[in-house]
Amino acid sequence: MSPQFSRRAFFRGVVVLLSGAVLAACAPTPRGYSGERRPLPVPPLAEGELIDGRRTFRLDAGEINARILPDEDTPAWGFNGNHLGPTLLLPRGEEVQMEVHNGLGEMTTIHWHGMKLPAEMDGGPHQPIEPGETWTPTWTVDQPAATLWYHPHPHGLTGLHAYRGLAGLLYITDPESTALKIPQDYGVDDIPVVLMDHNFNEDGSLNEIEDPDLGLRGEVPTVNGITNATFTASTPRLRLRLLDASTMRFFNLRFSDGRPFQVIAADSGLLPEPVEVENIYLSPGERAEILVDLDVGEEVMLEAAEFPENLEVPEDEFSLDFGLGDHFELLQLRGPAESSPAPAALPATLIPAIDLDTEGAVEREFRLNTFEINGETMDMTRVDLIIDHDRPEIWTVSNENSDWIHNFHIHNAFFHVLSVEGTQAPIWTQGPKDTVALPPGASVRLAVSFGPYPDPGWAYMYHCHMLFHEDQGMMGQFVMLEPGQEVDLGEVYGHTAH
Ligand SMILES: [Cu+2]
Repeated sequence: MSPQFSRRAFFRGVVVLLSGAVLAACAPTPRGYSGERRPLPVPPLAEGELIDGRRTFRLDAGEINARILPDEDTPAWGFNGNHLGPTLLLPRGEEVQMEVHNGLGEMTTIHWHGMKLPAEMDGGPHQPIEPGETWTPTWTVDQPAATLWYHPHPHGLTGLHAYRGLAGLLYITDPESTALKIPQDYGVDDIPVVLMDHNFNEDGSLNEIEDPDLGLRGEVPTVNGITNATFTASTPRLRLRLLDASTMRFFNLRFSDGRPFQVIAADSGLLPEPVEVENIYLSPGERAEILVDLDVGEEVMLEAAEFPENLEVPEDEFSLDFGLGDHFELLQLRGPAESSPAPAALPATLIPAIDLDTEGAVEREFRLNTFEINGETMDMTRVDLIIDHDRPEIWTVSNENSDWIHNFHIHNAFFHVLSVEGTQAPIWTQGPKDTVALPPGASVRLAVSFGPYPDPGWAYMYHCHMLFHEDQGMMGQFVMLEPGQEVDLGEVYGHTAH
C-alpha cells in the first residue's frame, strides 16, 4: 500500500488565537525592543567562484563584534567578519567545494543541515576543524530546490557554538523552482528570516550561563542577528524564508492582524501546492517558506504567539517552562510606498507530489525520553544502526515524555510525515522535511529517503535538534553501506585519521 495523505484536514489545522495586542500588553518588552526599529540586515548572497569546475565558497569562522542590540557591541562569532554567515547559492547538479577556515580559539565543525551528501562531508561531530585549520569538503548538489542552513555540530558544544552565531543559509536552486511565478529576487522580495534568541549581560555581552534544564534558551529574540527589526517592501508580495536557528525555542509564527498567508515550502523543499494558514510552528532547525501580501503603506508585525494549550506541556509547578507561553514581536513589515501591479496569481501546483515507495520498507522505532533515544545516550564510537540499501525506510519516532517537548532531525535525508498520533497539535504539512517537532506524547510515522552515499568509514547522525538535549547526548549514529559491506570506522572515531 502506498502512503496517502488522507488526513489533509488534520495537517491543515489552523488555530485561532487571542488578540496578540491584548496579550503583548502584559508581557515585558525584551531588551533591545524599545526605541527606533532598525532595518532588517540581509546576509550577503554568495554565489561562489568556479575553480576547476567546482563552485567554491570560502567561510572564515571567527570572533566578531556584533550589533545585536542597538546601543552595545556584543562579542560573538560569525563568518567572514559578520555575525551569521553569507547565504550560499547552490545550483542543483553542480559540484561544490567549501573552504571552511577555523579562525576561532577552539575546535568546531560546520554541518550542512538538510543536505544529502557523503558522510565524510557532512560536518558532524566526526569532522572537527581545529583552530587555524581549513576543512574543504566537496560534493555534488543533487536534491530539489530548498532552504537549508549550515551550523556548528561539535559533540557536546553545538548549542553554545550556535548561540554565538555560527550559522548561515544555503539556498539550493533548480530550473523547476526558478520557473515558478513566486518572488525570487534575493533581499528584495525573497527575504531570509533567521530567528534566534539570546540572553545578555549588562554590558551587552552574551550571557552564556546554561540553565540546567533549558540550556541556552534566550529571552531576547532576534531576526537576522538584530533586535527590533523592520523591513519595508518595494513589492506587494514577499517570500519569507523562515528558519528557527535558536538552540531551544519553538516559535508559533503569525501576523499581528491574523492575516492568512501561503506556505509554499517546508524544510527540504517546495510543497506540491501552496497551503493557506494563519500560523505555523517552527522548532529548532525547521524551515518554512511563506508568501505574504502587503497593501501600500500598511504595517504588520510578524510575531511569535503563545502556543495554544502550551503545546500540551502541563502548566503546573512540576513542569519546565519551555517558553511556549511567550509572546514576542519579531519583525515589522511595511507595505510598499507606492502601488504597483497586483502580484501574479499563485501557481496552483508548485512541484509534482513526491510519492516515496515504502512497500515492504524496513521499519524502525525511535523512542525519545528525556535525554535518551531508545534508552541510550550518544556514544561517538557506537554505530546504532546500519542502512544497507538505497530504498526509503519507515521510521516511527515517539516522544515518551508527558511533559517535555522534543524534535527529531535526520542527516542525509528528507522525509514525509505519514501520520501523527498522540497529540492534538496541528502539524501544518507532511513535508518534505528533515526535522519534525514532537509535543508530549506525540508519535510520528515518517517515510524517509536517504542520500545514496554508502561508505563504511563514516557515520551520519540523527538527533533531537533542541541543542541542549542533543548536547546532553540525545543523538545516535547510522552508517550507510552497500549490501554485504561491513562497518569499518578504523581510527576515524578516535579523530586521528581524517
Ligand atoms: Cu529533545
